[in-house]
Amino acid sequence: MTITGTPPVAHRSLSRDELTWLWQTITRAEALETRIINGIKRGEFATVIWPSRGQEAVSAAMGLALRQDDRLVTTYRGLHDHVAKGVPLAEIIGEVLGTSVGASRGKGGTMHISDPSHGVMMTTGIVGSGVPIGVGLALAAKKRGSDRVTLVTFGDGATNTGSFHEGVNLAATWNLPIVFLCQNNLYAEMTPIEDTMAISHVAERGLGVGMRSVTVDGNDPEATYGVLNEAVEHARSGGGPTLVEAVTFRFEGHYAGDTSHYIPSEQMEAQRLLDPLVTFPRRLLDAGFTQHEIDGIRASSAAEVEAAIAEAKAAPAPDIAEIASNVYAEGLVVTHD
Ligand SMILES: Cc1ncc(C[n+]2csc(CCOP(=O)(O)OP(=O)(O)O)c2C)c(N)n1
Ligand SMILES: [Mg+2]
Repeated sequence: MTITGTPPVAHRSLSRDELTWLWQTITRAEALETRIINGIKRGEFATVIWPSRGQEAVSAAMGLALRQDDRLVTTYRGLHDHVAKGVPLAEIIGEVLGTSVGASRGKGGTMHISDPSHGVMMTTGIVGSGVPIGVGLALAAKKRGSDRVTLVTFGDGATNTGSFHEGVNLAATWNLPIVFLCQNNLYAEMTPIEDTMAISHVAERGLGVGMRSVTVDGNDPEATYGVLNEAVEHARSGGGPTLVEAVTFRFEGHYAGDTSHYIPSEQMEAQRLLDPLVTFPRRLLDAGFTQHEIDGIRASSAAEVEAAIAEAKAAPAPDIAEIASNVYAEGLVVTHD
C-alpha cells in the first residue's frame, strides 16, 4: 500500500534462485532461533535472545535487496537480520553463547552483534537509537561519494521515540541514501500498538517530514522485496530516503521465556494463518517447486544451524587478555574535511 509520493512498485517475478534464497534465509533464521530457544529451555545454554519468529520474511526480503557492502543497523530482535545480511551462523551463535568464534570474538552478546565485513555496523538494545546512527552512516556515504546504501531497521515502538523523529527529519532534509525499515510486529514489549499511537499506519510518520513512505505486507517476502528493492535503488541513485513499514507479527514472547500471556488467543490464531513459514511454501509450490525440494531446503538449514552450534560450543571463551582489544579505535586519525 502506498501512503505517499512513492511511484508504484513494478513487481517483477523473482527467479527460481531468488525464491530459493528467500526460503533458505527464512528457514535458516527460524532454525537458528528455535534451536537456541530449545537449548535455553533444556539448560544447555545460559543466554538470552529476543525472538523474531514470524518476522523472517521481512529480513529475507531486506537481505535480497541489499548488497553485501550496504550497511545495516539493527536491534536486539535482529538475529534474523544478521542471518539475512550474511553473517556466518557460527559467528552469530558465538555471540549468543559468548565464545571466541563470535563476530565480536564473543564479547558483544546477542544485543551487540556487529560484522562490518557483511555491512552489519551495529546492533543496539536502546530503542530508537539506531536511527540517528544510520543517518550518520548515510551522511558519511554521501559526503564520501560512495554508492553504499544504509538500511536501519527497528520496531513500531521505536517510532514513538524522539531519536526516530529527529533522525528521519534530518535524512529527508539532507536527502540521504538511507532506507528506514520499521518491522511492525504490533507489540512493543507487552504493549499493543493501539495503546501507544493514534494512527493506522506507522508509515504516516514519514509524511510529516516530507519522506516517501510505504506500508507493505511483511509476511509476503516477494511484496516486501519489491518495495525494499525500489527504496534501496532510489537511495543509491541519489533520490533520497524512504520509510518502509512492513507489517508482521511476533509469535514468541518479547524475550525467550516470556509466555506472551498478554496476546489474545484469537489474535494469535488469526496471525498463525499468515505465518510466512506456512504461506510461503504454498507460494513455492505454485511457482513449481516440489514439496520434496521445499522440505529439503528446510532440512539443510537445520543441519547448517546444528553444525554452527557445534562449532560455537567447541570454541573457547574469549581470552581475558583480549578484554580491552577492539574496544577503542587504534591508530585513528581524525581529519576535518
Ligand atoms: C530507550 C529505551 N526505552 C525503553 C527500553 C525498554 N524496551 C526494550 S524493547 C522495548 C519495546 C520496543 O518495541 P518495538 O520498537 O516495537 O520493537 P520490538 O521489540 O517489537 O521489535 C522497550 C520499551 C529500551 N530498551 N530502550
Ligand atoms: Mg514491535
